[in-house]
Amino acid sequence: MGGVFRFLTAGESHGEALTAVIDGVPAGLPLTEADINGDLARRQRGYGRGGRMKIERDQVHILSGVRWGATLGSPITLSIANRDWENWKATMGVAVPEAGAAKKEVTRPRPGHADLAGAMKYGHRDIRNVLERSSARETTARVAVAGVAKRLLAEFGISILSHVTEIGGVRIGELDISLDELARRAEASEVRCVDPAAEAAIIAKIDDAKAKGDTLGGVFEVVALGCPVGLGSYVQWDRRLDGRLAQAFSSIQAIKGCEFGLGFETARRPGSGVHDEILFDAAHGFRRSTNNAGGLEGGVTNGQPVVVRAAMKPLSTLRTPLRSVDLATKEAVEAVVERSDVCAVPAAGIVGEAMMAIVLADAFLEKFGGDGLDEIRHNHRAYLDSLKSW
Ligand code: EPS
Repeated sequence: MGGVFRFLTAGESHGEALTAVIDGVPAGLPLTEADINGDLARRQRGYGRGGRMKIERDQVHILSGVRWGATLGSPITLSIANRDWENWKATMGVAVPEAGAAKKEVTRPRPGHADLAGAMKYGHRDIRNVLERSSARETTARVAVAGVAKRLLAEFGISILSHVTEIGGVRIGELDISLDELARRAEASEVRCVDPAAEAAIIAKIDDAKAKGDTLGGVFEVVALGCPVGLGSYVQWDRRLDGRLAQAFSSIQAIKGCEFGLGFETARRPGSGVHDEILFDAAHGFRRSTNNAGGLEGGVTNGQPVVVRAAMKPLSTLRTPLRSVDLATKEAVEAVVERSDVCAVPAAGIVGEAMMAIVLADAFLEKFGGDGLDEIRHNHRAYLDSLKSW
């Protein structure tokens, strides 16, 4: 993904490890494994998470591209070991196992997961060959990659926060709080919800879903602060930053919708109730009366916070399974029950932060690119100085 900041992830949910290789990180960026481990821990939290999160203690191991605490400009390889691998060595081993090894074959596809379409696409009669990679476990690697992207963005005053705005139909109320307070409350909440009344109702909803063997989805919001005017471009369809963010957010497992700023509500209001009027004063220069655009106009950042929300479907593994058909016998059966979460919306918000960081790092390097951090600092400063004349 991306033109400058490029990466690939690899690894199966119960394989030995999740890995990623990043290309395009400039030399001279201070980077340690601790810079990445904080978000890996945040991704594991959330009321409603399943048993796997009691097994894993996700931590990254940097295998290349960093020397004495700073990047070299060469590809950075990241690895997060799966502690659960100990229990899956035979089932997920590279070599053909001895006779009698537990294959843990899956032939009853879950509605809503990649199971059936993936099995047909790749010719897998054992759906385990699909679900091991389609699993949300893969997001562990993306969060690790984003730890590097966030470290780069932090050098230029760009930070990212997330919070949950809705789970199971329970929405937060209108709150007039600062973004700092919003971030503080999100970190302190088991469901990353900044509205205490909604948080209690959400937790009750999750308990109810769990008791019924059901699952819940919801909506999370990601906000990027400190972006300069001018990231992205209007000159070509695939350079518009909202389009790139939409692809990134929609590619997160279980996401079915994505919106910017006021989002779908803009479709219901007249222009006079949507567009952010332009103001100017000597002290602040150009500024806006509102931020309904979510920091993006014409596919270009306009200097306001970049605001993206995404809708996550309820997880596809139900303990009260839905109807399915056995691939081997074609009999009507109940879908397989794999270990799973009841609700992972808070965790998905951390993955949303990751995708925001990755896209913004790519757009940032596209505009201020250089091989070394000092060169980028020079380019960035020259541009900010040029804006002072506006
Ligand atoms: C997840 C790891 C998975 C699931 C979950 C999230 O681990 P396991 O399959 O061993 O339980 O718990 O993934 C899903 C629910 C899914 O449907 O993909 C993780 O690390 O976030």
